[in-house]
Amino acid sequence: MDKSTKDKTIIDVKGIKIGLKPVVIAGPCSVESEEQILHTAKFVKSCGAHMLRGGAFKPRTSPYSFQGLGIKGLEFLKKASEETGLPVVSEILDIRDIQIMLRYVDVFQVGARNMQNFPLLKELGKIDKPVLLKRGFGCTIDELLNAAEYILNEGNPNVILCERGIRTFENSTRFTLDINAIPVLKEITHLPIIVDPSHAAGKRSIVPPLAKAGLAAGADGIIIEVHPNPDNALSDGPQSLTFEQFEELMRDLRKWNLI
Ligand SMILES: [Mn+2]
Repeated sequence: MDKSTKDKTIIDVKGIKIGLKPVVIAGPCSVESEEQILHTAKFVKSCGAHMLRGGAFKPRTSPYSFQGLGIKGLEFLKKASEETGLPVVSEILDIRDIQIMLRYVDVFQVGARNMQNFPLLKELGKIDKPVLLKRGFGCTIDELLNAAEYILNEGNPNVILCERGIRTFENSTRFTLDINAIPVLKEITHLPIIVDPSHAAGKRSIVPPLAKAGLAAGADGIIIEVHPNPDNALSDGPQSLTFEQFEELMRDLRKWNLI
């Protein structure tokens, strides 16, 4: 066993071991209704997803865009989790929501825009649930690792890093997925790293190849946006996979031994 494998952090989320073998986290960008999240959770579970994603508090670029269902959304997520057995990942925006979210969420996601919100990171360092830390789209790998240290230093060892695309001069996709980050991080940190091809691509046709590339480069998992009716989604519809596309992706990932 080489050093990197031996020292790797394995994060147990209700029996799902992140860092041991690749995991698939899937679900809508936002929780929109009880029916929507339940329907999606059951579908992604049937395709072999390991965890459910869904936003209740949404950090939208425009203050006039849908801001999420809040606590109601967390309740729907919890219900979907209980019905399917899938652990839940959801984004935290505000320190004041930590206590309430502890009741509903299995993994706290910190979005790219909050990667350097150090007071939030420090508070998440004091809880006993894992944190999925997304790389800021204008941040270096070193800055990402320093942000992770803010959480680790407070006593929470369970940090999952997430590459979700960085801003470059290229504008044919929403962001540029930094595939380099995966092997680079594998060399310098023991923390698991997952890839978010949905937010990097911004366009659903680009998501499956990026998901495959991320896993082939050694990522410990992927987080994918899936929606029962992406054209009517309240957020990130253009990059959300249809059920059919997600099913096909999962089939391909298995065929190629990527999961
Ligand atoms: Mn989204």
